[in-house]
Amino acid sequence: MTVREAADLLLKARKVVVFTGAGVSAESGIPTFRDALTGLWARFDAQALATPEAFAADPALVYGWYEWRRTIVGRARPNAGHTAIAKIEAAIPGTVVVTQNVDALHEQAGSVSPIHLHGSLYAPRCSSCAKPATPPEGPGDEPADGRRLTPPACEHCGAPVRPGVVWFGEALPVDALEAAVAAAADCDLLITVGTSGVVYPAAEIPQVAARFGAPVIQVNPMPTPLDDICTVNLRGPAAEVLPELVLSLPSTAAR
Ligand code: BJW
Ligand code: ZN
Repeated sequence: MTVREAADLLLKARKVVVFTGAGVSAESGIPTFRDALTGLWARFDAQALATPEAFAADPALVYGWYEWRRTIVGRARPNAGHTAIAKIEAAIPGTVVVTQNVDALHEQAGSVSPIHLHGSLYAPRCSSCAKPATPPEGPGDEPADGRRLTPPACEHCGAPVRPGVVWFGEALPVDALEAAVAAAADCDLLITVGTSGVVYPAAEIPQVAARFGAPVIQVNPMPTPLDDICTVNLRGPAAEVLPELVLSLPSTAAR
């Protein structure tokens, strides 16, 4: 299947959902979630660290992992894939970006108000009273191999501060999930980019679009469980495939 077929779908679309996962940030130098872990965490499975149980058992290990990731993300810049998505948004005003990523690279590329299904690295909160905590100053300055880091204490109740992300077994933010499902049910094209499609309920989003009759374009170098519901599977890196796809779009003024 070709970029040409995908471009034909994009040219006809008026309500587009772009659904992204870690792969869209891979070419910005941010490891995907299911990449092998390095440094201090080489012995751990990321899925085991992204749980409330892991944080309760060893807050310094998990907090240190997130600060290390915040440092990497803080040094990263949006790539041509993020930029192409912002161009789709500019050219087709009915576009909604839904991301599972906890970085802010869509915003930095110019996307307006992407929906963050799994939270953000920049919104820490108390692990007990849930009040927002003051984000650490600066972009992060963790060593390349990372380190254990005792989380700060909540200024209200003294409990450890935790990252403002959604861990396994936790509910997704209701407003974000509802807005994403509504956009998927109402769109006339969904583009899924750089996600393994194995984590629920996020992985339902492209499936909702397909069930409501919208074509689905997938951009991923590897096959995923979403392949079967996709109208077009473009096997390649987002930073190469998406810029080729947006070449087909007329200028914003022409639409
Ligand atoms: C490229 C590329 C390039 C590489 N270009 N592409 C139904 C069935 C089975 C299980 C469940 C179910 N419903 C719920 C569950 C349980 C669980 C779950 O899904 N488990 C499965 C893993 C089995 N889900 C949950 O627990 C969720 N909560 C929940 O259901 O709550 C219920 C509840 C209700 C009410 C009250 C209480 C509870 C929560 C899920 C939260 C997931 N959180 C994480 C961590 C976020 C914080 C952090 O970043 O640390 O989110 S896990 C992790 O996975 C992260 C990601 O957002 C998410 C998805 O990963 P993603 O983005 O797809 O990355 P990868 O690494 O998997 O894939 C990268 C892809 O990119 C690959 O395909 C590459 O090929 C590709 N790629 N280079 C394009 N250049
Ligand atoms: Zn507190």
